[in-house]
Amino acid sequence: MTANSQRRVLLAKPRGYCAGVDRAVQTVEIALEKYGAPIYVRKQIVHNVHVVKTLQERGAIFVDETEEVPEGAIVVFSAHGVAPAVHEEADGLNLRTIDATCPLVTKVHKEAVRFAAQDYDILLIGHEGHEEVIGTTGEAPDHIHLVDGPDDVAGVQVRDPEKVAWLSQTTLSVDETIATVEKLRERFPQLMDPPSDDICYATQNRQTAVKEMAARAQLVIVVGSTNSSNSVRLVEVAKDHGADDAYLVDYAEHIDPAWLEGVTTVGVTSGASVPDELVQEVLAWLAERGFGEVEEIESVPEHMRFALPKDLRKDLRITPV
Ligand code: 10G
Ligand code: SF4
Repeated sequence: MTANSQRRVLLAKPRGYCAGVDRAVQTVEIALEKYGAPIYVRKQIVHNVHVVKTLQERGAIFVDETEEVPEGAIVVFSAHGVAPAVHEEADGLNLRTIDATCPLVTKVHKEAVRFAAQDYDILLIGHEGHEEVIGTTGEAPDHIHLVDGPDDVAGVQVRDPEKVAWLSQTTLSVDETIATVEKLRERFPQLMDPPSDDICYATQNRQTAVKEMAARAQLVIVVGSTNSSNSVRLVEVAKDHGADDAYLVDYAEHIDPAWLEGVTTVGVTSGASVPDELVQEVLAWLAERGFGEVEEIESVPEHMRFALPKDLRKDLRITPV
């Protein structure tokens, strides 16, 4: 048997685009087709450099703040969600808004509003400065306290320890969040749970898949961008579940051939904001180096789809003849 014949790739499934990202990217594409360039997008539509670059080439203009959008123009809000104040600001500037917030993020916003209306202190588990956390916090800034992992629990201050609820960002590590909630419950035994999981199906499924794969691979390559929370979590999960090494790359050309030294099994996956063409380029790069055998490991079947934002659907109605 030759050395090459032992080399193989384990390809995780599910990987890549989730339903919320697919919907958000399509939203910008359809808006460009329907209304013409430029279409303004507040923040990166999803946290992926290739997606942003591709849409920019087609006429999307990405801005950091709503006030950068010219009066009367069309602006798309990113999949990560925005605070109500951002909608108000856009209305004040007379902008036409298309809200591409993922419905599963909107669900968390609604939970925050409901707990705040009942005057709970809300412990939002999430990463400081992440756009989703900023958007969710904006729903009830006086009630929400950020808890950025288990080490933050000791410092949490609430008004009434018997009236506390927790919520989370949708793209966290499942295991770390369980650890954070356990610590929170030790401090606040009456802690209320969210009505359903806030960490979304796509985040959970991609972590389940990478766990299964990492147990059988020496090296795991995760395709994704450095500001993509869910992609970065996949690297951590791979390292915690058996891979000797795990790396995040935006493109195949960023793989260091030295990572392959002594490796026979490479695991490959991608974050929820990553188009599969980038994964196929990684597979081609690996095949050129003797890793042509690919086994796809399907851990969890996934069939979720979301309808396009209603602001867009209303203009897409086919007029009866
Ligand atoms: O993983 P994060 O939240 O950083 O975002 P992403 O754009 O890389 O992936 C899709 C997830 C969202 C849009 C957040 S709900
Ligand atoms: Fe929606 Fe989950 Fe995708 Fe975020 S990661 S856009 S919550 S499906």
